[in-house]
Amino acid sequence: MRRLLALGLMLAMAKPAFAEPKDEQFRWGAASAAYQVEGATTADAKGPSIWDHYLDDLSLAGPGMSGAVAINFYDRTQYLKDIALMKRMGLTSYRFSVSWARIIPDGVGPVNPAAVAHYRQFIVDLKAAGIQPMLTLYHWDMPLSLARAGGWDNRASVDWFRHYAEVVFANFHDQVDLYVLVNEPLVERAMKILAQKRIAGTKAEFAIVPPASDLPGALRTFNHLLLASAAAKKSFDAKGYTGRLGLAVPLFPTLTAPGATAGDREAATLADGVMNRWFLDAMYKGRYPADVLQAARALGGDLDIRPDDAATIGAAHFDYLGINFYSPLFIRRPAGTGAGTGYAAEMFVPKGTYAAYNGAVRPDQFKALLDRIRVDYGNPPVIITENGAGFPGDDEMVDGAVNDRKRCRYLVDHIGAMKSAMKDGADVRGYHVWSSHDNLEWLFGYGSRFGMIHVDFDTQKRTPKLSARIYADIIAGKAVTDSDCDA
Ligand code: GCO
Repeated sequence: MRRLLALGLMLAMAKPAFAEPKDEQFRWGAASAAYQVEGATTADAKGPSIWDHYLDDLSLAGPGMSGAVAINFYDRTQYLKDIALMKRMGLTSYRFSVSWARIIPDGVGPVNPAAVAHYRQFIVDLKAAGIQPMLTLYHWDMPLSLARAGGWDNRASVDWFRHYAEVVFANFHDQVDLYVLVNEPLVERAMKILAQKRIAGTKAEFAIVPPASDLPGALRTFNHLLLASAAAKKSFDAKGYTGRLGLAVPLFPTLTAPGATAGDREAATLADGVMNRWFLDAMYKGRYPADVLQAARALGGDLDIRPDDAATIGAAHFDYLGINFYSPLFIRRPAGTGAGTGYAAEMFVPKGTYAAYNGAVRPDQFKALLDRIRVDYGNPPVIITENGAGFPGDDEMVDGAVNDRKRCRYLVDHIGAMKSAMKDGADVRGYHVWSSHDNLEWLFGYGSRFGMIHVDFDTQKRTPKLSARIYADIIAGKAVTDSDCDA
């Protein structure tokens, strides 16, 4: 009898990925991140994060551009109104992040009960509106004390994060069953490099593709972030909690422009390896791509990748793949680096390309990406954890209304591409627009808007845009086409 019991326990522990049946309710949602929406950067004994330091202490986004207020989302009176707006849109899911520096102010020490209480109340309020939580543990706002101890460059970060994740699971496992462990290691690194250049006073472009000078350092941090996620998942499973865990990975199909050279094509292949295959191969094949390892090792530096690291990550068996998709990236070799001279890659937007803030608008590449995940990575359950766009001039308020036609068309076309991929068998379980509201765009301040709900950053007044109405129609199952965006 005892052996049977043990067997039963073992089977229960070997959690099936995504236990829910495939026909579970598709999640129609929106996404945000604590630092970009909350404000209240010192409320309830919150500790400082690296982003408070970047914007409040160092003004790296420009004078007055800080997260001190953002869109006031930490204020319950405010967020209850926002939840009501999201309910009216018909959202069934809301992806938000909790602030590590609120929950554990110094990163590894005592837990802050006021922060836990705040987020527990938020989740109660969200669910009362019929909206399910999708909780992101880490969306870049590392406690400043840990950032100063080396941050993700330091392999100790794996333990710091595991401890933090255990605190989050212990305090929210009864309310939340869908978690995003970490958000976008690749883009976080790009932001950190840009911040460092601004601190040094050097002009620099925002480079999502790591330059050769930063490739070893970038891969070192990506490995630590993936190991940290695997350690958190292992702890969650060991505790026997019920829920699904994944990461939000920014996936960028890499393209070359007409007239590309062999060197450009080589750069695009390696850039795909660094940005996409590095994460996907580790999570779904338990190994890092050999071409990227070879290129990085040729550059020197200490990758701090131990023989079992990739296998450890693959053995985590994350329950779903979170995909943040905005656009493909056109890649070329930087000037002065000839083919065959090792890794060198830069992104660019070819002249005449129709582009949003985050790059070329190519819904066909969204479909191709979802097909690739289905075919090359075993068709794992996927949740679109972010998809959205902002365009200069698309968010003008005219007579009290915002007709963001370009965003509207972007969403209609990308949701159409997703549905086409699903028809071909992609196992997509949910879709989250970035973002519900206009918010603080990191080092770019409040200038580039991504929301379906307009925010007047001076008065905090909210105004649902055309895209909010069209998204509500799509969720309600209405047939929607681009022409519905020609309000
Ligand atoms: C991310 C991003 C978001 C951005 C969004 C628009 O996590 O994907 O950094 O926080 O605000 O992608 O650029």
